[in-house]
Amino acid sequence: MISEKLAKAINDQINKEIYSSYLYYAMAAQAEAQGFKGCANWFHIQALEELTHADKFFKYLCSQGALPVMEAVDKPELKGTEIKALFEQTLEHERFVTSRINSLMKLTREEGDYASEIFLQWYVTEQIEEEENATGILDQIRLTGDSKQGMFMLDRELAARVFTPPPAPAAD
Ligand code: OFO
Repeated sequence: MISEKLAKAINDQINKEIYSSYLYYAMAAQAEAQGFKGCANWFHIQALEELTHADKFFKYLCSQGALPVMEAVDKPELKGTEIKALFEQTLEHERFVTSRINSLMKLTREEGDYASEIFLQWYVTEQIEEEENATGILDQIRLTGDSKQGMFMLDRELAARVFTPPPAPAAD
């Protein structure tokens, strides 16, 4: 049985995951408006993935007999609208999310909640990938310098990203 404190912290994270989705939708809109269809595709898929992260937390709370509560979602603020600025904010945001997942993990250990610790391991691994992806794209942007051709190639590459929902948990 999950503690009230941990259930509340996970509930807050549902809100943050939905905020992440909202943030990436805002970025997708910016990229689309600038004609970077591939970048827009990448952000759009990122937005969809964030919803699956929220959904996974939601289902976990339900499975633990806790009641998920949907709070208001903040309006996303973009720090810049150029493609490079969007990916810089992406990396910064994912580092923030990693710190939140780490705090949740710390809480499960303090409470001796091993079931939740195992559940959270998926997010720990996911955050490694999230940061790695954003870092990799930023490295490519830096390598292109001011080259329009380089950005065109990157945009084409990001157009290939496809949405892959996380694997469903094993049946009871
Ligand atoms: Fe949910 O991982 Fe990104 O924010």
